[in-house]
Amino acid sequence: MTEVKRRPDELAILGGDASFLTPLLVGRPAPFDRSRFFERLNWAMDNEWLTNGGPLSTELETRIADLVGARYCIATANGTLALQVLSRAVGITGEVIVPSFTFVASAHAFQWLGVNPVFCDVCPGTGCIDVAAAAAAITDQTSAIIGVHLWGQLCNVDELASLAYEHGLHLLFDGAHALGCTTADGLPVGTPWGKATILSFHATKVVHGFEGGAVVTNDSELATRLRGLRNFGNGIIGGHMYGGTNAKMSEASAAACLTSLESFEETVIKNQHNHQQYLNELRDLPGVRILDYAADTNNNYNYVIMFVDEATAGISRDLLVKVLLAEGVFTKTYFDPACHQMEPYSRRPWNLPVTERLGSQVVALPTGGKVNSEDIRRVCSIIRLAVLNGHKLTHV
Ligand code: T4K
Repeated sequence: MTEVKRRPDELAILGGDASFLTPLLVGRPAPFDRSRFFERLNWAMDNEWLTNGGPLSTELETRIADLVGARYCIATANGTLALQVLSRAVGITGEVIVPSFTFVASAHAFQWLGVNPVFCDVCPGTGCIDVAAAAAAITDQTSAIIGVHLWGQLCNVDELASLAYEHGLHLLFDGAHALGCTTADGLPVGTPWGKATILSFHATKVVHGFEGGAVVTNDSELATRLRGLRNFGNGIIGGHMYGGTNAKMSEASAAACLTSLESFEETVIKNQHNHQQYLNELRDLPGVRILDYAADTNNNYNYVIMFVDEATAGISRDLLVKVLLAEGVFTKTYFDPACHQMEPYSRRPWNLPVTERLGSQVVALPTGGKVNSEDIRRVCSIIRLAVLNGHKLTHV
């Protein structure tokens, strides 16, 4: 690893040494106590109950419900299946309104079930669903609105709830990023503004079970249907059989999630510290903005999001990503392309100017338990050098 770079000719893209010989990646799994994890795995093996609502996934459900302030938690194999089982359990048909500026699973989950995502635009400051745009997207085919708590920022829950109520629509939330997050009023992500919220415990999330997900709700009847539908439709009220699927969480995933949950607070503190360092180091750089989460909310700081305004920064987002890559810094452009720009949705015309502008500017930067302050100092020095010398890089 080289020292912090101070001159443009030291940039790897101009022939200097790469800053990171071991690549620095976005989305590294949050570290947890491995011996505790293996203990739990061994316990599950000895217990000879490996899936189908075993004791570890049941314990996880209780802990997650407590953490997010919901009565019921139904653990699933991943967040995408959580959305699909929820869609079936609620009886979503026709069209759902989804903000386009999200991970494509928020849309694909429905499309896979034959429900058409209709994309709406987002708010410029947060990237979360714009309620007026959602209202304008309602048609006589609309069955539900999907609010996405982007990067852990709880979207306009009260306004969405009023809109859904006015139009007799279901309201569901995609809280894949939002474990442990709250509104400015301190309300946690599982608060029942709508029917239910999904969570993800994918390897890249703040709490992970390698893969994993959940639906949280306060509706006991919905919880019963969800439990049945994730298990082939077995065991739903009165023993009736429904057309379900296999969305069950295994005990191995639950063992990892439970162990990861024990490090949750530590992970958030570390993430917040990293986030603050990025903010401090890049605060005065023209054309570059690190997304700052509202001070009166809780965020898990799992994502450090930077926007690059080419007109002011003098360098495009894509060129900056290239500069970082040459240094061994693997960023992600969450979420560009936006959903409406991907197949199969891009075949129809859309008018989503805010989504497209944010998409062209966005970069997610490396954070997490193993990214230390020296790493961040180096990453920021690369960004600073690239922005201040953008004109020397345009030919690369
Ligand atoms: N709704 C929203 C809003 C979501 O963001 C997601 C998932 C979902 C729903 C669906 O939930 P799940 O069905 O996934 O539970 C990644 C994740 O795969 C995805 O879970 C996540 N959102 C999305 C935001 O990010 P990709 O396509 O970027 O994955 P990939 O393979 O490029 O990995 C991301 C980064 O993490 C890379 O830098 C590599 C690194 N990584 C990844 C894994 C799996 C590691 O360092 N170690 C690992 O084990 O989607």
